[in-house]
Amino acid sequence: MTEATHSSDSPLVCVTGGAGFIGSHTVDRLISEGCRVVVLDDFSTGKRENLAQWKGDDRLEVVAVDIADGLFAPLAAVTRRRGPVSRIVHLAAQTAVTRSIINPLFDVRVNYAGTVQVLEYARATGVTKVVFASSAAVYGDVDQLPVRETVDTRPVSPYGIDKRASELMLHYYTAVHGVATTALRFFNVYGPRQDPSSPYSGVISIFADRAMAGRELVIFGDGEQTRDFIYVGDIVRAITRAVLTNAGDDAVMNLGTGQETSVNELARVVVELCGGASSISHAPARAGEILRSVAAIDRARELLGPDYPVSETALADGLASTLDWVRSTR
Ligand code: UD2
Repeated sequence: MTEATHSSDSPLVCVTGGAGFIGSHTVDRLISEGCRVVVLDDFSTGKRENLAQWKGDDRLEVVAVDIADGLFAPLAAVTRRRGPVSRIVHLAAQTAVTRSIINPLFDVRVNYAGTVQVLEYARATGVTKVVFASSAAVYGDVDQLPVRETVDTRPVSPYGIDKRASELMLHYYTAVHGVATTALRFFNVYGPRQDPSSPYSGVISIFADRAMAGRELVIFGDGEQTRDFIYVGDIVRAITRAVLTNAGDDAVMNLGTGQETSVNELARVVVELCGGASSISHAPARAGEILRSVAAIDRARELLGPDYPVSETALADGLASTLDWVRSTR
C-alpha cells in the first residue's frame, strides 16, 4: 500500500457503468477534481478506449463485473488496497426502453436489482453518498410542460417503472438506513463518446455520424416531436456536485436545459454544421413515442446552487463539440 493510493484526503469514488458514455466523462471530471476512482463495468456497452486517457494512472482502477451480481466481491480486493469506497455514482444500466419492453425481467435484474445491490453495499459499508441516474422515462405522457418533479409519475415502459422503483428504493435507504442519496432524472443526453451504432442510440449521435459522412438522415414521424437535449458536460457537472457534497440529499431532480427542440430543427442544424450534403427523409413514427418532452429545471437550480448552472452549453456549441469528436474518430 502506498501513500498515494490510500490517501484519506482523496475520496475513493465508485462509478458503476464508468466505461460508458456518461460514465467515462464522470470519471474524467472526478479525477480532475482530486478523487480516486474505481470503475465497475460489464463492458456490454462500455468501452475500455473511453478510459484510455487514464491508462497507467494510479488514480483509476477498473473492474469488469456485472453489477447485478453485487459489489461486495469485486470491491473487496480494491478496498483492501485503497481503503473504503466513500461515494458511489450509479450509472450502470441497460439503457434501451424498447429492450425493456421485449425483456422486462432483464431490465428488472440489471436496472432495479442492480440498484438495490448498490444500495446494499452502501448501507453495509458506510458509503456517504449514492447518486443514481434516473430518467425522464419515469414520467410517461404528461399534460403539463415543462414537466415538474411534483407531477404524478406514470411510466409506460418497464424501463421507466424500474427507474421509478429504484428512486423509491433510494428514498427507503435514506429514510430507514441513513444512506444519503440523490436521483437525477436525465433528459436526452448527448455529446462526445455517445455510440451511434445501435438502433437505440441517441438521435444526435446517429444524425452526427450520418451527416458527417454525407448520408441521409431519417426522421421518424413528422419530426415535430420535441426533446430537451442536454450536453454531457453539463450532466457531469451536476453528478459531481451531487456526489461530492450534500446537494440534493434525499431528492429527485430533473436534469435538462428547459429548452425544447424539435427533431426537424435538430436535423436541419446538424446537416448545416456538416456542410449541407445530407438529405433528410421521413419514416413512420416509432410506436409509443412521446410527442413533447422538456424539463422544468427550477428544482435542480435550487438544489445545485446558483453558482452551479444546470445547463451552460447551448445546443449549437454542444453540437459543434460532438461533431469535432466524430471527426477526430475517423
Ligand atoms: C430517451 C432516452 C431513453 C429514455 C427515454 C425516456 C436517449 C438516447 N434515450 O429516448 O433512454 O430515457 O428518453 O423518455 O437519450 N429519431 C429520429 N431518427 C433517428 C433516431 C431518433 O427521428 O434516427 C427521433 C425519435 O423518434 C425521437 C427522437 O428522435 O422522437 C429522440 O430519440 P432518441 O432515441 O434519441 O431518444 P428518446 O427520447 O426516444
